[in-house]
Amino acid sequence: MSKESIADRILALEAVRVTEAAALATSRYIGRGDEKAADRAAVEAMHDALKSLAIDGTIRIGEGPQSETSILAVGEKLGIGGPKADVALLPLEGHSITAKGEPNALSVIALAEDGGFLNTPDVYMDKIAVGGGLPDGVVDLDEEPGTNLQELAKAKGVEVGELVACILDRPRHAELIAKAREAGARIMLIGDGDVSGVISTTQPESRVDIYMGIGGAPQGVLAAAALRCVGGQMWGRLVVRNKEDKIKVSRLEITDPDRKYGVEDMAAGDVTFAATGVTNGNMLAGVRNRQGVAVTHSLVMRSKTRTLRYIEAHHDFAGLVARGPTVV
Ligand code: VTB
Repeated sequence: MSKESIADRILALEAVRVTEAAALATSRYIGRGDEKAADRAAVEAMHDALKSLAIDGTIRIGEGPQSETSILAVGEKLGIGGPKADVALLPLEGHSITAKGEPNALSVIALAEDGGFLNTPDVYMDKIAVGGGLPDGVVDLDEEPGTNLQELAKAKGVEVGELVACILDRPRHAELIAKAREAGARIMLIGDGDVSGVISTTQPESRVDIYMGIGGAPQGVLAAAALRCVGGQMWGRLVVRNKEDKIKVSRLEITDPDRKYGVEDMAAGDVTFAATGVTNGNMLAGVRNRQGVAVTHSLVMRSKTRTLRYIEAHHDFAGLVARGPTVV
């Protein structure tokens, strides 16, 4: 085996330590009603953990300008040296669900080769995603929700009434929700966390068949990175709502803001994706903290081998607090 592939494999496990560190740090704020404190804890812990990663890394998807801190910003260099890697991260995907103690908050990171991630501005993205094993193009971002649901039902050999569509619970989705219900599908509304919503389409146990709707564009890239590793189809298009969005898009030299991006357009080459559950979710259990032991549940996957590993880690929480939460 070449040195590069050994390094790759080690890096996959190192990536999990990074999301574990962020999830552990933010877990102290679950259900405490303070989104900002929860996010800050995740960002700081992830930043510290990333410093010791054996990469020559550059953040491509990071904390936006409205973030509380200036760390983990796009363009920041990270790591102690090693292979060149682009980094996409969401230290806490689901601030408000964490603050409210609701399900599906995650800490997420993805690594790609130089230039692997779509440089997306911090705007919205319209998304549609389905799991693996379906005919190419079974759903299309430009089709009506009813048509997509019918095509999906046909491909799965079920009635539309048996399909579950996951949609972010936002006023902007009133029409989408109405149309999907009218077509006969059941809707699973989520408060936040569309990365987990997209990934859940690939997991039969989640019972989610399709993800639809408008969420963050950075979340779209992270979700695409995950789909590169587990299969599934996804389409995304940036949503430019106003002058401010237009400026953000033009700054990144995106010449065609109407472009429909597929999974490979958003996350190309060899990709590694890792996530740790913060609150309990479809995909991963959240951090459990009892009698000085914190238990984390993570997954790590690589596009090269399509291996998906679930990792349960038992951390000496008292020791962690003493050492600082980043040395996991
Ligand atoms: C979604 C959701 C994220 O942003 O992408 C959402 O998945 C989109 O923004 O967890 P709005 O909240 O404005 O709808 C998050 O909530 C992260 O902030």
